[in-house]
Amino acid sequence: MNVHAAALAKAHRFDDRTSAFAHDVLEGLSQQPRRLSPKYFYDVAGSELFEQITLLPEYYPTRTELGILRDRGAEIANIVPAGAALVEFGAGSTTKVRLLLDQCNFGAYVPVDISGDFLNAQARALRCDFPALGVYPVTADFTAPFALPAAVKAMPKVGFFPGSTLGNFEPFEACGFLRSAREILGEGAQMIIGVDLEKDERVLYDAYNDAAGVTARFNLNVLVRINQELGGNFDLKAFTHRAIYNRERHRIEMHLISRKAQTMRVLGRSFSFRAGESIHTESSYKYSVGRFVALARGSGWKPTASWTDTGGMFSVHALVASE
Ligand code: AVI
Repeated sequence: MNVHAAALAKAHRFDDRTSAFAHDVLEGLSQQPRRLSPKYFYDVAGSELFEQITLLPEYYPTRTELGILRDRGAEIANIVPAGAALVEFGAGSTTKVRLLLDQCNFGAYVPVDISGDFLNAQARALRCDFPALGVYPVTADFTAPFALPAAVKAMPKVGFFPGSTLGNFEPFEACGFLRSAREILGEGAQMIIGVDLEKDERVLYDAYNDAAGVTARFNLNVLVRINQELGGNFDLKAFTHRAIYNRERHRIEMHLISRKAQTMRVLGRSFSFRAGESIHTESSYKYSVGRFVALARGSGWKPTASWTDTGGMFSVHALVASE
């Protein structure tokens, strides 16, 4: 944390999480081009907006991945060792994991997420619906090393990382995450991972510029959080949502664009924006099957199966930890 953020955190009696947010916001807004991490979209309001996004007609990834998991469930069940522990990195809606739990014979489920309250509520619901399953939530940042619960140590491990969340990592971060997951899950582990595919640019554009404006509200929610949690004075009407496809880098980029020249204040610091200046808030990388398979190979995993929908929109991959 920089000195300024540390002093302010002390003055404002921030908890550790808010201090990290304060630090990252001050640093990100000071960079050129300015940026904010997409991880800060997901407070309660942002998570609800994301759930709404997953139901939008333009946002194909969620329903397409669910279709693959449903249609290929028997094949996934064939690969997964009976009685294995399913370790999910990040825990949102349980719809996808329920599909796997219904179709495969898992002995335990370990959801890992930074938000302990949410995780425990999800765990309670799953224990009711799958009484024979051991459910062991772990409250941790899943991008950093964490220990698996003792109860699953002796079981074979299967990682689960759906939703193309991997696409929100820079390629070097994606490689780092895959390597760390391999360390955490250990020798002989497997991984089931959902990855969004490159496609017609119009389809991608529409998925991140929905007609109902939910994605715009999701994007602007990071400024709402800065105002609420860090005493910022961002005028939400003075920033506009922009999502574009960057073909060279195979990624959707989300930006917040300043509609006019303006100066905003956060935690006692001023940030002056030119009209049209951007804050880059998210990248969502799109892969070909071949480029993802190469990334996995270079990150300690051997790809064993890749499934896509008939339209070639989304992919689900099975990986096994390489020796
Ligand atoms: C969570 N993540 C995979 C979503 C995506 O598509 O990159 C987040 C999102 N951003 C805008 N719409 C959805």
